[in-house]
Amino acid sequence: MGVLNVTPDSFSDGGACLEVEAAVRRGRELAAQGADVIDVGGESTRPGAAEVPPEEELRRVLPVLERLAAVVDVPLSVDTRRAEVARRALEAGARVVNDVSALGDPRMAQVCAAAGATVVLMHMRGRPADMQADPRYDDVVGEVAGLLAGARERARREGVAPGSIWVDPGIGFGKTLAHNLALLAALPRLRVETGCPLLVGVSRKSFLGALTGRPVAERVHGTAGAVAMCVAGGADAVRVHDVAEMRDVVKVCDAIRRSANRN
Ligand code: HH2
Repeated sequence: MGVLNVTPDSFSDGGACLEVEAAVRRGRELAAQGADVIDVGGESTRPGAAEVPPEEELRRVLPVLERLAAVVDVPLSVDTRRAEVARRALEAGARVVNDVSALGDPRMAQVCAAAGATVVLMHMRGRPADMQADPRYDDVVGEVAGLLAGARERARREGVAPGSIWVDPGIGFGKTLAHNLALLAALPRLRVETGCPLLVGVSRKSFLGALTGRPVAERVHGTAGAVAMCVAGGADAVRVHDVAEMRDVVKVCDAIRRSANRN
């Protein structure tokens, strides 16, 4: 999944694609680099980010989705927590809703079910504005798996097809470095306990900065290491900014993993 942020303030690529033309160009580039899905977002959810009014979020994402749907073959995803934004985005050509609040908006599941869309349910503790203020868990893996399984049940009850529900542990969303590492080391368990395909987003994130001492622009190798471990742990998809580079990492790691499963 390639990241296309149409925001002024995203933590690693904010401001790069604010004009529709630039965003469409970047989307085409991600498709050409081998993205299987392009995730278009109009609201930064980095730690400390303020909420964007829904009209502004729509103004950012709708023209980009409309234009991209006409020029790329890969499915488009909308990264939103709002059911109304998801509904309009699905009308504009998106086929996937990437919901970092795992159905925080009570109408979200209904909207996805009505459109026959795939939904990604991501775990977040708190809200972006305050989620990194001393997050605590007794058993981070068990609690994240439990919340995701609960959201999966709600999505099913509201009519989303079981095969159209993905889950994501939400690396960096209300988690310390130790929590992030524990979750990344427990992907096989998360997959079993939620019974859903797993998407993981590690790209350029601050836990990589904590481990390597590198700024955002120099985290591609750290990202590659984390992506490799995600694939080895059974992730079904990874959400990344550096699609060309990570596509190679995924291909190599996936081939080794499949070979191990055969022998
Ligand atoms: N991470 C970010 C945004 N959306 N969605 C899923 N499913 N999983 C993630 O890990 C995830 C996500 C944060 O990254 P980015 O979009 O680059 O930054 P920002 O939130 O500042 O726009």
